[in-house]
Amino acid sequence: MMRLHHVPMSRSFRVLWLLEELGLEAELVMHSIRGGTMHTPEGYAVSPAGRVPALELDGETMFESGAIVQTLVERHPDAGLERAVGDTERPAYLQAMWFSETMASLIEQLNMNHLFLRDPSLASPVVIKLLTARFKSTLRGADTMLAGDWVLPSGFSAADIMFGFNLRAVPYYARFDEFPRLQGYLGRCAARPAYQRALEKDGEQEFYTKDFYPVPEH
Ligand SMILES: N[C@@H](CCC(=O)N[C@@H](CS)C(=O)NCC(=O)O)C(=O)O
Repeated sequence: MMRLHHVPMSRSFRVLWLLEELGLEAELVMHSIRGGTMHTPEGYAVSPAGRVPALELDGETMFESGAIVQTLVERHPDAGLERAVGDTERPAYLQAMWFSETMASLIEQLNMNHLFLRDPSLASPVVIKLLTARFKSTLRGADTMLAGDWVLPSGFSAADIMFGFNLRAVPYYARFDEFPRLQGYLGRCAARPAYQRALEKDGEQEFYTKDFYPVPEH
């Protein structure tokens, strides 16, 4: 039995979604970023920086969503979600997997500034403006990376799981009407039965309390 350490609407959603695509069951251990439940001796034992996702499998524990996703798709080649060494799509596959963290790290910094400061008045409008501009430039980049319905011309892959998850944060910090192709793409991800099953298991998110977080005036 696998155990997934999970925070609703966080990067561990990638693993939750992939498990559903692969038809695999995992016990969910729910965590809270606000509650600091990964920053405990038990949390550091499964993830050295106290972060999610962490996946316990075969007596081992893995952290880093991209490494977990890659490991699972390698173990289940029949699902066709990897583009293995030698595949002509391998470079684009790897690029999208890793670019997904360029984008996610900006979302994380926006979350930190807008949502997680104990004293919100300490947030810097200049930093938020810069982060928002950088986030939007990753969205423009993401838009150019779509090869039709999915990231790769041959169809849905694990790269879409890494990449598509990020787009859940877009409406809070940017306007989807500026990125209609990405909005359509997220719609295709969300229409997948595995995504919907993952969403049912995801749990109540504790990040966003507003529909949109504008750049503050300065
Ligand atoms: N690159 C890592 C990032 C993991 C990460 O930062 N996860 C966030 C949630 S999306 C987290 O656990 N944050 C809690 C913290 O930093 O204390 C991955 O992809 O797994």
